Amino acid sequence: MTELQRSGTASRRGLLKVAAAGTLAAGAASAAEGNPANLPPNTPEWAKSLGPGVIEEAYGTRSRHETAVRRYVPWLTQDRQSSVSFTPLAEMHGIITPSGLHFERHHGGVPDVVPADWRLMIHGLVERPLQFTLEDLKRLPSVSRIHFIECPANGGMEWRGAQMSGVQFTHGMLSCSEWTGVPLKALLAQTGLRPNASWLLAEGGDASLMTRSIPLAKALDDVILAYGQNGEAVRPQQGYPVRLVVPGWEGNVWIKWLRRIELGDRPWYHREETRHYTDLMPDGRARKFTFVNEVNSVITAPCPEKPLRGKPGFVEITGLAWSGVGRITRVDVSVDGGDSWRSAQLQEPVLGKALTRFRIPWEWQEGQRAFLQSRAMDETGRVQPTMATLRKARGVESIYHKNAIHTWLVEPDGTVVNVQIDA
Ligand SMILES: Nc1nc2c(c(=O)[nH]1)N[C@H]1C(S)=C(S)[C@@H](COP(=O)(O)O)O[C@H]1N2
Ligand SMILES: [Mo]
Repeated sequence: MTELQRSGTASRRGLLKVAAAGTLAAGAASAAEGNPANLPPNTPEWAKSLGPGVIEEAYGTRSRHETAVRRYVPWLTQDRQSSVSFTPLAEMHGIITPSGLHFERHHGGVPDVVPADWRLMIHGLVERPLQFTLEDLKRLPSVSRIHFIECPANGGMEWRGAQMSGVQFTHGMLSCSEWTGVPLKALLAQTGLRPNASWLLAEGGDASLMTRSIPLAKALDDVILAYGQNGEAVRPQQGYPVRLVVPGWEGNVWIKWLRRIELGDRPWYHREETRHYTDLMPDGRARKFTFVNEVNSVITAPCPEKPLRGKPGFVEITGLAWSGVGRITRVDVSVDGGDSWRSAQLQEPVLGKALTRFRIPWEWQEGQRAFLQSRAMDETGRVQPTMATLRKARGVESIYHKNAIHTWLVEPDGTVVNVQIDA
């Protein structure tokens, strides 16, 4: 079993070698792919003997046939300490990202925080500076909320043109989890606030000591100190034992491995809100504190990773929509590059500041060239802009907050390519 476990991260070739070496149950060789003896009405090989039963490992893993679905991208993720991995959006079902496929962005690697030694200090413009242990937090009333997190640099390479060859790379710094924890306002109720408190600084306990300034109004609205993610403890890569959840706001302010919150009367202008995470405009000025991830969407099938393989006929177009200011109210889909639109079905649940799945049927004609687009709207009436509209307002010097309508070109042979048609 341990051998099988290890091969879970190896290539398929490696797995087949394991099978040939006979470490699988008897019959595994004939259970291999492409064996007509396994097809109905025959009894397949895997049903002819007892399987291993309850697994020995204390923690479950996915099918060994699914290990190609992965977030680590070697050609993009060279430096493991200060780097990034991407959620394989084309392989996702529904709206929840499995924790093992949550995208990662670490500026100083993943610290091994010992939960018993974890403390959160809240100080500055408060009546009573306090420290909290993890146990203290868990005694308080908790909430569980489903929210997306998106790095504002998602798609940041595409301001000047289509670059990346798949939805994992154009949009994969986007994940959605059920987060469980304590509302920050409950802790601030304990510390009390001085009358002039209007901003707070959140600091992480990793080697980068990541710090961001957040307006107090947001903190008192819906910010959560999360210790739970999808029903279990927050993963080390997501900020174990406690991370900030800042619904709808750029991923960078969702401070991981949280250790300190300081109240103040103005922003701190730290590195991550001056040198980075500002939007450089065409006139050379930079917009700062542009926290919100505005209304956005992308088709996740068909897409470069999910081509049509020359098979004409029915295909369901599906994708994800999200808005940092509230619920998605409508997603339109075009197959002709925006000349005509049809409204897609929004799959329940449709939650505020969460991913929303949309789907719409399509008949792909033999040899048809198609330009697939999705255009989302949210409850505030905001509509996703075209790339041309966004460029007109923002120029091409930006990295962050690109929420333009995305185009996939379906070639006559069913191949799907990343293109921009309104440049
Ligand atoms: N302490 C700390 N918090 C952090 C970071 C970090 O490097 N250190 N990265 C930030 C960035 S840039 C993003 S986009 C999100 C990524 O969260 P994830 O790794 O859980 O996807 O965490 C943010 N919080
Ligand atoms: Mo980020």
